Amino acid sequence: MVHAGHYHDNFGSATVPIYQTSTFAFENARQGANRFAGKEKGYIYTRIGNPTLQALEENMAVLEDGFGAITTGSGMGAVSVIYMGLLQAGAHMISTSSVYGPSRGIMEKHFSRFGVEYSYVDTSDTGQIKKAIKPNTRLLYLETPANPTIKLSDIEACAKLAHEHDILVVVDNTFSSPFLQNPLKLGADVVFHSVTKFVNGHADVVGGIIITATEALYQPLRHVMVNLGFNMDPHQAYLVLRGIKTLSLRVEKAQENAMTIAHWLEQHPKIKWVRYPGLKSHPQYELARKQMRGPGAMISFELKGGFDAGEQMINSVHIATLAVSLGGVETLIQHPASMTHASLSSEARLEADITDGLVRLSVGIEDVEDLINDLSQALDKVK
Ligand code: LCS
Repeated sequence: MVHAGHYHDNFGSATVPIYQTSTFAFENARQGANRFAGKEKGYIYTRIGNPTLQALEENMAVLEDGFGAITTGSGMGAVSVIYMGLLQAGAHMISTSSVYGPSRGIMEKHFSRFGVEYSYVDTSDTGQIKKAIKPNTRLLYLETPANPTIKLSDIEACAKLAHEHDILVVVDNTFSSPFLQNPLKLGADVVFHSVTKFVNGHADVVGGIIITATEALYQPLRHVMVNLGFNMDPHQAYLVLRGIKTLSLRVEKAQENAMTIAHWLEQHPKIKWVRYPGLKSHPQYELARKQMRGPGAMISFELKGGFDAGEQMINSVHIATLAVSLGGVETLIQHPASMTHASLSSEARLEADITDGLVRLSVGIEDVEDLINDLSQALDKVK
């Protein structure tokens, strides 16, 4: 993590400098023409490329074991570049039904206007994927673990099935980070992250990154990012690079806390069920052990009292912050049905198992006793 794709600086700077510039001077007209023609290496314009962005791209390409990486201004920018670069009118995509709300929303509201077709199925069941495959299916889009159901999709089995039908596999790896899961190693073609979350980890940046297995996939996606203007800013990249240096420490500590909290929640009399891949009660506990190096720090749970109980609880926390987003050093709690997944219809939410009483917890690196005391007093307030 600390040295992956290590940037070399001519002045020996220990950190990657922020090249906060929109453009780069050419020595003469010939050099400018050669750079545009691709005959000479070097920077032209920050939307096309920038040393700080490149340092982050090289770092993440190593961490995800890919050919190359493409930074974007947000995680949704990465989703848009992927849809735009890998689908066309008449093409069909199969995706995880409980995918992050806007990833589904932009497909249903916008890409459909350009003639892209889609099916949302429970991708944790490869049988459902098999049934949804059509002659025009081009893309299988997996979010695993999925937001907020914490359901897993078997990346290796899905990639095998998809490749038999010439379908590309994309994995949203936001919930695991490259520290816990490497989809390209399991057969996926493209992996991406909302780096807003664990990769940066400090709740101070919105950003995205796409890593491709091959150059043949890298070039068209880079072309879309550059020309449709989905680029990241160098200052964002600097902060993300700083965050990555402590990725392993942060995720290890948050995961240790999450395991303790998940066990505690599971025995609490006001909790109906808890979904966490580190619990033996998770329906895909064995799959988590197979494809992830650890269960991560995201927990979902349902209160016996349903929506009202959930609302009372999240209104009563003091240490955990009531906020959307996830993967930062501080614990966040939110209500998916009215917040992150509000853009889905209520039928689509229920079909995706996002019940009205589901609460999502992104566990941070605070003292675990403080967190449990906080959750405990909040649950005491639930009638
Ligand atoms: N993919 C996943 C799995 C996400 O959770 C999010 C954002 C995105 C993509 C989009 O990334 P962004 O553009 O926000 O960087 N998830 C959020 C969430 O659960 N709460 O707030 C944002």
